[in-house]
Amino acid sequence: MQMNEKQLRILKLKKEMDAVVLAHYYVTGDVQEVADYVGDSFYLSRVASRVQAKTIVMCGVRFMAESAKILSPEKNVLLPAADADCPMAHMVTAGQVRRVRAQHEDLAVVCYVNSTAELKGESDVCVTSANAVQIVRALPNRQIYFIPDENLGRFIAAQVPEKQFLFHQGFCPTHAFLSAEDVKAARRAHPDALLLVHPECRPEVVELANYAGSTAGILRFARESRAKTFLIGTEHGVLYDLAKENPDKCFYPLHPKQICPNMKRITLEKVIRAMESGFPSVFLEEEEIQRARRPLQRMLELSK
Ligand code: CIZ
Ligand code: SF4
Repeated sequence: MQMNEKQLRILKLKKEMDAVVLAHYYVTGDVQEVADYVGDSFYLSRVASRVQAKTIVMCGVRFMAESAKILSPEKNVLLPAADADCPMAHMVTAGQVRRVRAQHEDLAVVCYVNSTAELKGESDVCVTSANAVQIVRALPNRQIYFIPDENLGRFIAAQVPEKQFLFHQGFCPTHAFLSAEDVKAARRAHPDALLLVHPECRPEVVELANYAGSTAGILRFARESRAKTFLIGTEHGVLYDLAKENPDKCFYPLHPKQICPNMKRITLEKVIRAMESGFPSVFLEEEEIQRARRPLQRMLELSK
């Protein structure tokens, strides 16, 4: 692959400063191309817990960079755009979680990793869409308080009927605006296409899908399917990976606006600036790291 000047500069900086670049599927293709590891948030947190380099450059949103810092506190973690934050991560407060906990016995607080370090610190275990069902099933508690994403929570709950769920009303603006009407319109335009969606979409959209699952799951389904045409109900960046892995298949976004503006704040220029200046880097108080590490590590252990 032919790299441009900015990309070559990043490759050079990686060597000079013993850095690895981790990129989420939702960042633009040119940034994914300079990454040592590209994946969903579960994969990236596992990589961050194991990787050897001195510096991690997290091309994603703040909670991903925080998770990397929590799992590898001795490393310098750079987040190239300080304002790349996930709105869902702030949609529940520590006080709300404590109140619910105080009102229920035998309750596990299960926290989607799309959350602040503070919220993780209030939780019993973290999950992502790639491992939530397996982890919730393995918990000894009968009652589950799932934060912050209601849509993902309901998707998990349907697969673990033996547990009682409480939900919180968090949502992802990039996925939750997609509607059944959008599905109907897209299917009219592409009648042979299979619909693959992320469970952050509303239940009415998930119900109409041929497959609903994590980003890694969507990529696996597309790879293994014999179908040739797909409608994709998740962030636009995933279409780059789908097309790259499956040059013989066609992928269409369910809606042209399924774009996460925060992920798109990560640009090659900002990656270079962060690597050259060492700023912005993630800082968390030692106590916050300690509190949030337990649920994150429990996630890694329970999803082995
Ligand atoms: O929407 C997101 O931020 C997702 C799906 C993250 C991830 O990779 O789990
Ligand atoms: Fe947050 Fe949604 Fe963007 Fe993911 S796609 S980072 S959940 S706003």
